[in-house]
Amino acid sequence: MSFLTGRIGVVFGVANKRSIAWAIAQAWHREGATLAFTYQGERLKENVEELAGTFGPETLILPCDVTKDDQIAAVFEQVRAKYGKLHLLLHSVAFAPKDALEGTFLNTSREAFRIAHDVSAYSLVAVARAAEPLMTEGGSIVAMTYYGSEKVVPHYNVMGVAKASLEASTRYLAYDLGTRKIRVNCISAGPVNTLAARGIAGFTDMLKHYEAHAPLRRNVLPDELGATGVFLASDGAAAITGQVIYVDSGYQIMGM
Ligand code: NAD
Ligand code: 0WE
Repeated sequence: MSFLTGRIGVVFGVANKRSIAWAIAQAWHREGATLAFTYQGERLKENVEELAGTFGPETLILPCDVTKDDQIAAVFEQVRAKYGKLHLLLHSVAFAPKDALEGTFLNTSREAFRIAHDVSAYSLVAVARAAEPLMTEGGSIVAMTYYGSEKVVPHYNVMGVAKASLEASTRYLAYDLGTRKIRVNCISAGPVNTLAARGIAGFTDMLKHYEAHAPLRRNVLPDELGATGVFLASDGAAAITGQVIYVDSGYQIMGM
């Protein structure tokens, strides 16, 4: 029943107990994986230590701002020193300056566009490249995306464009890393009430909209994202790479 026994993973994107990264990390841990965690900055250090600290002494907890190449290098150097290898990587990181998610896409500044793409898309390329030398037994890289990459979701704006880049990057990485038996996939999640979603004007209405219109007539639960994370990490998904898997109560199939 343990799908990930003996696997080593690194998790980017836990901010608090509501984080999608935490839901997937718990599911990976439950299936027997040994995990390292990174946190964005000192502000989040305590949160992540409190959550991941419960996983025992084999758990590494390291700082990493994904826009900093030296911090990424330090994470993978410490992962190498402690475990010697790596099988799993979760990328659950996104950011755009708040004003870019409030006005029109037309008014996106050069700087907001750059930041959104650096944090939310380029970072996947950077961490995948750093992970590759450690994934000597093959591996599974999972990134979080959202439907605003393919259809216009009002106010998602530059984040939608950055998610389109993340999804395309997933396909090119899947091609480059396929010969090393490293798979790269995205989970496209329906809306979940996390720190990144809170404060978004109209988020509660968006949850209601999914309840009214998604085939399953309900919202996605964090545990369900965890279960899909386990599947993509496991040998059950051994021939799946470069894909976007929708975990959205079926919302993505609808035309109206
Ligand atoms: P969250 O706020 O819990 O997680 C976002 C994480 O990104 C945080 O841990 C934050 O520290 C990290 N981050 C931001 N800038 C960073 C940087 N420069 N360096 C390192 N880390 C940085 O929110 P979440 O909803 O769990 O978001 C996780 C992922 O899920 C994101 O990619 C998001 O786009 C995606 N997603 C969220 C939803 C949703 O409705 N919540 C839906 C689909 C996809
Ligand atoms: O990817 C996301 C949100 C990511 C995000 C959130 C914030 C809020 C705080 C990126 N950058 C920031 N910057 C901040 O300053 N989601 C999928 C959740 C989300 O965000 C939306 C959504 C949905 C869904 C924004 C507008 C419309 C829909």
